[in-house]
Amino acid sequence: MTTSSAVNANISIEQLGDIALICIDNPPVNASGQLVRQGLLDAVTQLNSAADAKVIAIYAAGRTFVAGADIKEFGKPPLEPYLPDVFNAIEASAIPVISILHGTALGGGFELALSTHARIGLKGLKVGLPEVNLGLLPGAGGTQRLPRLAGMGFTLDMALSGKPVSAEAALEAGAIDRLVEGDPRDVALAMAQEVIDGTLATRPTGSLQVAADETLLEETANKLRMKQPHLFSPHKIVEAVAASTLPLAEGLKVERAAFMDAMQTPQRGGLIHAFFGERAVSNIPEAKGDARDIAKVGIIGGGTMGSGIATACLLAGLPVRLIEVAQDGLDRGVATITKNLEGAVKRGKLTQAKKAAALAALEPSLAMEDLADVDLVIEAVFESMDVKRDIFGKLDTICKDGAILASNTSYLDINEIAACTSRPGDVLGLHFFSPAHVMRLLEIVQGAETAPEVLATGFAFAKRLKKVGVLAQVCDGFIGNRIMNHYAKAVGYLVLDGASPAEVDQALEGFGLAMGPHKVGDLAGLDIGWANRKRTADQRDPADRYATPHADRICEQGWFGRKTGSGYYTYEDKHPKVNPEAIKIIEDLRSELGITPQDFSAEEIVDRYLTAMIVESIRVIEDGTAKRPVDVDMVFLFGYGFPRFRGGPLHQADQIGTKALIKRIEGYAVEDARYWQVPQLLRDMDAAGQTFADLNKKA
Ligand code: T1G
Repeated sequence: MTTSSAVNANISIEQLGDIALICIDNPPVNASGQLVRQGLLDAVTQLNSAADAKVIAIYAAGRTFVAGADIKEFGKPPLEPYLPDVFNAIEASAIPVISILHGTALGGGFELALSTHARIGLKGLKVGLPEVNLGLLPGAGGTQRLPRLAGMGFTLDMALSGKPVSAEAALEAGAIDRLVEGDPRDVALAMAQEVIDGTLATRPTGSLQVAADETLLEETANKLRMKQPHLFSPHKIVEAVAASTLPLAEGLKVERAAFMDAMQTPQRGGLIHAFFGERAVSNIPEAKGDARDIAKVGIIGGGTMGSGIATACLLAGLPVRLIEVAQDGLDRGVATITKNLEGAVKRGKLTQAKKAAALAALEPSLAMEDLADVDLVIEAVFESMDVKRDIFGKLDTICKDGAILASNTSYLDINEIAACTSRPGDVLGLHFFSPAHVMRLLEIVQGAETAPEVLATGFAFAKRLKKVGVLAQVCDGFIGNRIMNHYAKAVGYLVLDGASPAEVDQALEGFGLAMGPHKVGDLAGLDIGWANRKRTADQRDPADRYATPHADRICEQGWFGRKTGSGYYTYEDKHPKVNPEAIKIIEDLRSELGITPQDFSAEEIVDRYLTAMIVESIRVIEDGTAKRPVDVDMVFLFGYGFPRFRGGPLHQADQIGTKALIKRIEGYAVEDARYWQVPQLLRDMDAAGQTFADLNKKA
């Protein structure tokens, strides 16, 4: 006899004789929100008190099993029942409970499965504990039950990397018991019957013991202290996993305490802001229009950027026609693309077969006429408006109607480029960040006449390449480079006024940057910035304090950084050493400029750097170049190495607060009132008691 009943909007029970099925249905990813938790608890309690089922099978509707706790609940007052209580009740069920996993069973979803008495994976399943990506740790038994099934090593790898593993790997490790094909409900019925027939063993995970591995725990803790000194939750993961040798109830207490500690950290706030921000930037009307189909891409320029962009397109399965003006340039481009793809194979991101397919989809050519049939052209030649005008004029006659013409320019005016064509509606900016096949940011620059479907195509193209597309309006440097050009002056002033390049680098690396700005400059080549400064010298306002005379003098010596063996640092061996000649240049300059050097603490260095970044970020919102604060935050997380756990400059601004920010800027303005100005928007927000998070909601 079959009966079915809804426990609540997300949970239903179907009783078929001795088998009870519990179905979870909470689109889009079956996140374990309050209703899911309450429904699961009520269903298991109800079935145990009825005691007429011999087995319970939990499965989920839709595209995936539970993908974790409902992240939208974080930061709000917690709602009972809490996940650990639900899972403990499932594990304590007198009736065997099995779970059927499909899609991505992650975080609390995988922990739900671990609390059942057997786990069956469906083909294509991935399981994971990604809480570390949110500044957290598995907080509902993952660090206690997974070691009992798969050992401490497998658990630490999964929880510290935050990366999902394949069903096959999970099966091999003992984290799941079976791997089958089929529909979740059909498999639930079949596996439940196997429990009744005795061909599928079930046991409460908590009844299993963990083999302690002190050496592994110590090695892991030491590695974390070296590699991730800033992050809080990885250390807590090791602490919790170490407690899995205790009786389950005690270990769960250790895990819960660690989880609650992690929940309170600003890092959790920053990382969750990053999680939702990455999705919010394309959740705008401009990205929702009818996109044109992009089946083939033409790229003009086989230099670093052009070959990087070509690599990104090929990795996304898009055929590419690469255009260069001379054979040697074309050969260099193809060689760079080949090297990029080989790198992806080495990193395990690409199979040899896929590399071969990608190269087969690359068509190098010296003739722009070969772009007649492509759907999108991306121009990636050097930053000269004359050259771009010439190229876009030719593209206008060569390319088919409806083809989209994009420039990868990093600051030139898209409107001026569009004006060289008879189809300004088909023109936009697609600003990639080097290395273009690795960096995820893509600034999508809207020209005054860019058609809505062309903009929507830009966002669809970004998604296809797994990039984070951010809408930008036309201005010098769009969002990221414009802000960077501003705060780079604060770095220059710090060095002129007394901080050494190494002190600035160390302070900012202590804040969480992977590499300080002087090391970055040495790596990229100091001559690039130098050429830019010379190019724009006539645009500089003489009333503004010049921030980089020292950088110019270093370049005048021919010291461009790593590529010349010295810059701010010397590079005799792989460990950079401070370049005493650079220090001497800085000291001589200070005397020439009559500057008495002052000491800057690491905190002061970070404050000035971050405040300068915040000021220009606010101005970029104020004049509409960027749509919302979250867009600016994502630009810096995905294009400029801003530490993800800090959430971005304007998420940081909310941690500092408008009043403190105004006071800080006004304090700096005493030294330089032209450079340090309080944006009107900041004053208005302060008067209205608004935060940048509020502005994100409003836009
Ligand atoms: N909670 C709330 N909403 C979520 C969510 C979640 N866990 N996961 C996804 N969404 C939303 C997402 O914001 C988007 O919404 C929509 O679902 C589709 O997502 C106790 C404490 C599952 C691999 O970290 O990795 O469990 O923008 O665009 O590319 O130990 O979502 O449409 O309005 O990303 O196909 C642990 C996070 C939580 C998984 C699907 N779980 N999610 O990727 O779709 S902490 C996670 C993902 C936890 C326990 C702890 C991905 C995905 P909107 P999407 P997708």
